[in-house]
Amino acid sequence: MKKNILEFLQNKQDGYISGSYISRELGISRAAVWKQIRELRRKGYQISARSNCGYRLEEEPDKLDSDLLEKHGIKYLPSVDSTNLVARHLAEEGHPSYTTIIAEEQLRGRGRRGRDWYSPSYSGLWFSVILRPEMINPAAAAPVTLVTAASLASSLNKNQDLPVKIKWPNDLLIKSKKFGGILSEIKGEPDRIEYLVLGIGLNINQQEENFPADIKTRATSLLLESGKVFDRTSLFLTLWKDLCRAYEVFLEEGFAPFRDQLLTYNSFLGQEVKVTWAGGSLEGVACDLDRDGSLLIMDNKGELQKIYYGEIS
Ligand code: BT5
Repeated sequence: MKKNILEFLQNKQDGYISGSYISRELGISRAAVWKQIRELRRKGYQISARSNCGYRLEEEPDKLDSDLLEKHGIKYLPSVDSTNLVARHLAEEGHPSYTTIIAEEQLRGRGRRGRDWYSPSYSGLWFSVILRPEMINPAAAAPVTLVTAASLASSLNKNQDLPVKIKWPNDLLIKSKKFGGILSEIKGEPDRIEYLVLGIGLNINQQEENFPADIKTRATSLLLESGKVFDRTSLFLTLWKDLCRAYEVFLEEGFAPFRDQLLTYNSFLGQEVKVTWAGGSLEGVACDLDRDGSLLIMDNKGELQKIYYGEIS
């Protein structure tokens, strides 16, 4: 039914079409028409309404170019619970390294520790990449999150001229506001990784009013920070190619090249921080990044502590 209403609107973009006409033609109530219009608006269609005239389609949503993505071997899905969940299923089925899933919207996008990741349609990039670093043990794979953050920050700084900073280990910020996050999930045994799923969420073309109240003051998008609307498909392809290249470099050369990038784009060194992890927390000054990517904190007793994973506040 939604498609039919959309077709009516698309066929009459030069003028208004009345609700009663649509309801008569489709044999549904005026209330049902209104409900479908509301649903189309939620999906990003801009539809104006004028009394005594009806509805007019002003603008179609800015969809990802699924044909172009599929030409690059990317699996495109209009709507999913979470791209990480889809990627994990595909990894279980044996799909190879670099298999990538991107979704126009996520209904249950996830952050770390079971938190939600807000992922509405037509405005962000929500994707997951399967990696199979078989030669590496799970402990040595921890820096993959940092490699990802470094690659994204470097690409956005260099190619888009955006002042992106990294908050160790998985947040991407512009002017202290978060526009991106990384969720890596590993399946393996103590000495071997079966697969790793790298989930990346980036706010691209959201306006301020698109963010829910609980994150509005802390979140931002590339549009809000640059005043520019981005072509999400081509931005994704650039970031994805850079990310795949960075991962190859990591496999060949290890973490060292990325440590330099993290030092260049860090938003935390030299600052008083509190680091929290499952089961503990520590306060002190963030001094440096160790050679394996772990964070070195000078605690309040003047002792240097090494933190492998956690959250900075
Ligand atoms: C993260 O978690 O930052 C990891 C986010 C990873 C999302 C991607 S999207 C593709 C893939 N599929 C998934 O299901 N997930 C991955 P964390 O550090 O725990 O941050 C989560 C917190 O960020 C939330 O509790 C909110 O406070 C905030 N937040 C939620 N949605 C946001 C958004 N769109 N932009 C900025 N902040 C957000």
